[in-house]
Amino acid sequence: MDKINENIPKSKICELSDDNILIQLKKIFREENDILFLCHHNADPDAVGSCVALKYLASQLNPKGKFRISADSVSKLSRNILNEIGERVDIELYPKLPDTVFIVDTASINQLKVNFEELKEKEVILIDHHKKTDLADICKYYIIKEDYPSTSEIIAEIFKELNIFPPKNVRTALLCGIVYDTKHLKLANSKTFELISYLIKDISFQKILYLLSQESDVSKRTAHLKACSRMEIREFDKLRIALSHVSSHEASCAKTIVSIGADVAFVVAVRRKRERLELVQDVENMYLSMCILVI
Ligand SMILES: [Mn+2]
Repeated sequence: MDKINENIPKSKICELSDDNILIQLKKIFREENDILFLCHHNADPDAVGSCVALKYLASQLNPKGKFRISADSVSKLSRNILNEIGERVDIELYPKLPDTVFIVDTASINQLKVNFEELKEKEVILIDHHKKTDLADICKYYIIKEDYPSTSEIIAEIFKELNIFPPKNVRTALLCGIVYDTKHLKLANSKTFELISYLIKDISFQKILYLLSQESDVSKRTAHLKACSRMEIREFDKLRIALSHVSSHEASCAKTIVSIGADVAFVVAVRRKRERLELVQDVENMYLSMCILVI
């Protein structure tokens, strides 16, 4: 690959408004025929949506290229979305790395099952919205926008800047990523809404919400109901503390109990060899989740 702009400081390269990064991205997609887009462990809708969109962008700019998305696992919600939009993520540990690797929505190397020594030899491009870590040091380029609620918004903005309007399935994937990472828009800012209105043409928002609500399986819903039916409520210093027990899904049960009004929920799951205690407390809409393992 041409090395122009190599000496631009990376801090500058990470500014999306800087045309150079867009020029570089276009150049990479046009010239590299083999690119791997890597998602973090248990890839969530933001990681998957971002990768699906980047892969589309690459294939638009280089129809002959070989582009694929890989993760060591994907979440259940992400699987629903992939089925809906007819896309795939290869599930694999330690994938074979081509010369160019994009790491997407991932802050730390610990979230990836890749050969780090091999990765360091490759041309790595990181696109993320988490706090910058030393993962950025091994990257040739990175776009890290810590103030963005989702990586999908960074990708949507790239499309906008490049004046390429993505097809419906790609926009659906990006919208799912945005809505998921903004916790159903609770963390959205004015730019989020601008990008949603750009992406949502001919897409029903209810459909996006539906795709993101298919997580609860029967056993989880049963556990929620049992946790609520067994709940004891104590008051302590004006805090409503709920105590309950289930045999599985204790973290999800604790979150559910907090969501229906408890200030603190302790849900214990008793298992064969260990006892897991989940404490979830709602602190100004922030969840603090703590688990204590007792062998
Ligand atoms: Mn994310």
